[in-house]
Amino acid sequence: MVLPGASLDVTRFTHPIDLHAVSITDPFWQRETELVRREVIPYQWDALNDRIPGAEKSWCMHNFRLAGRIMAQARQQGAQYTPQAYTYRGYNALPDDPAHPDEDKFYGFLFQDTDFSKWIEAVGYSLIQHPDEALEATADEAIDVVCAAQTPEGYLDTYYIINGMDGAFQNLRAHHELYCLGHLIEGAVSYYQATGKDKLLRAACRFADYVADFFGTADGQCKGYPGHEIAEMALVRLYEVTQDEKYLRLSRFFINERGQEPNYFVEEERRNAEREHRPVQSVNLAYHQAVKPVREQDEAIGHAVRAVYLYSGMADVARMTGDDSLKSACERLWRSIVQEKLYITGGIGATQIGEAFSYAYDLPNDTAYSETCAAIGLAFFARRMLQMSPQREYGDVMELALYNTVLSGMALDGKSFFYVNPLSVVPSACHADSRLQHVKTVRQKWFGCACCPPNIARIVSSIAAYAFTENEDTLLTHLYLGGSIRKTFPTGTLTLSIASDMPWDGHITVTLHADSPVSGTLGFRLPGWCPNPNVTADKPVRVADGYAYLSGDWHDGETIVLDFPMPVRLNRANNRVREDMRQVAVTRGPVTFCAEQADNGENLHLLRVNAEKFGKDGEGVQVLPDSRFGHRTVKLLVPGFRQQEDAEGALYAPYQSAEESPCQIELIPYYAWCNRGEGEMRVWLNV
Ligand code: FUB
Ligand code: ZN
Repeated sequence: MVLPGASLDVTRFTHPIDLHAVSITDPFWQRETELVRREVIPYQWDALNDRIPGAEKSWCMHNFRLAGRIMAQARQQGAQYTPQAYTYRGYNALPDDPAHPDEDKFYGFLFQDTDFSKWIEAVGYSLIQHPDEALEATADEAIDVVCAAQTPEGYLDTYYIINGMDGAFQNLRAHHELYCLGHLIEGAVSYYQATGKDKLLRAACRFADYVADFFGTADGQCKGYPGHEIAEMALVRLYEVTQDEKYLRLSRFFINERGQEPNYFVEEERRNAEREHRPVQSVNLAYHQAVKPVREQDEAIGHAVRAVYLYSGMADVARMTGDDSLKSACERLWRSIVQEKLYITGGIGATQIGEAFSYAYDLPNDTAYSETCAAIGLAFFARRMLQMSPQREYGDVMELALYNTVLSGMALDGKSFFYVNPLSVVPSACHADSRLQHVKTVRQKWFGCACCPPNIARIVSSIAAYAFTENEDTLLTHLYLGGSIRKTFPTGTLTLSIASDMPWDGHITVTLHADSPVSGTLGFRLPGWCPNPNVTADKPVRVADGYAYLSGDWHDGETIVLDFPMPVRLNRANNRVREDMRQVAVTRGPVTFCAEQADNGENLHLLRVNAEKFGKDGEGVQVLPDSRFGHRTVKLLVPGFRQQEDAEGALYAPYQSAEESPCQIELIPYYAWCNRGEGEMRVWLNV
């Protein structure tokens, strides 16, 4: 639905490749996707059903079952049925006696339904790569339970179905109905695309239809928008699957309304305060990205996950409608993130207060929030920007987030998770200092607010949709997963066999297979971390915006060889980042490295990198294969010094240069940290 007068040429935009056309076989991503399939998905299902001893309970399926019973009762009683009047039960309602929960009460966070939606989304992607009858049967049963909870009108959020439907859509700012809608859509689309079964998709459409009737520009319709974004991008996905323009219009409505005056959230708070006979509270509009209309925004602010979910939705709507003003806003917000607010691990959200972006260049390492979901959302945003403009930087940042903070969110055995991903940890400090209480020193089995683990499951199991996007005559490779990719061009089908050992080696061979010559364009990202990329092929190479393009007739057996040397790089931060002053971080290719206590002993702050010996391209660093983590990784031995620890006693003394002894500092990939017990960790090292 291109808008009249739209200035963007939407015909050149790309969409993610159909996951059915991809098979991932490289050791790195196959291991990750298998981990999600074998460990995370079954574990998640147990978590949704509160069957994990010692872990915080989800209550997700409990709530769906209860809502289903309420719906059955309503059907049975017909006109006699008296619905429950809305009672607020808290943001996170827990049983008074955890051993004896009340079967008839809603428990957990008010957005607990999304635990199911994210699970079913990951299940869908996983089934595409790995059909599994038993898992599909479990999923179908779960879908039956979820659909039984839907009201006859189509509403589907158990928090209000159980606690009183008359409260629905009265607190868009703090409650999460539209967030639940968004995740439900994402899950339903994934499961439909995987299995062809549309029961959940129909339920999601009915909920979306209900919302589309309730919200809109017509007289009498609600002018509100989501307090926690995601519906914006999900509705665009629903539009793409159903081709029903109503969903795209609704997404655009939510985006256009955000931040308009009079501010909906301010008005809503006034109404709620009046109804509840309490004083009006001030509303933090920045937290919700609602300070001003989105097209006027130029700084990434507020809750980081919400922000990047919004920007992803804006990019989707810009792409679908050709809206240049929305795309320009996305570009400005992107610049704000990557120039001023991005950790070298691909994490975003520097402050725990509001799980939010801090001010420009405020990137503390030990108190960092850097929520796993926020890095995932950044990858969502980056992929959507790539769909409109294949520019290297979007791919670089997406890759950085994926290989570092997204993966660091999950233990290497897939059994425990980080919500917060700091860049410097001293366990004794975390235990003693309440300013660090959000930082966990070991991964947790599960979280009551379990947003991150299922989010990892859904992005890892759909990783190919981030690696490859296409339009009619072009296939773009943004990430170098190894495996096979089938692309249908107007003149035939081409299969790319990609041999890749990324992220450890930048030598990639693409072999093409076709029954007869196929004409089309292949584009490959030339990573920003590689100083001298090389492409060898029998066709001319055109480079634009950091992508190498090769066009023409492709013949069976033709090869393209991509060489991306990956020197070890010593990085400094812009010196406006006070926390990184006189420190360096080491990267190699897309991977950021860190020092751990397990390899370097305690007191990592007493280490210093010897920058001279390090060499311009890391000539002084040993790059060694490492098999200690159950899969092949790389470790680095970096020349450095260790300072003696001072004796206890005098706190201050006249300055004199410290006594140091030379040492090798051992570094491992950041994503692999904290898999050998609790210990110190540091990304930025003194120099
Ligand atoms: O509010 C839902 C999710 O919980 C957010 O995305 C996370 O940041 C966590 O607060
Ligand atoms: Zn999260």
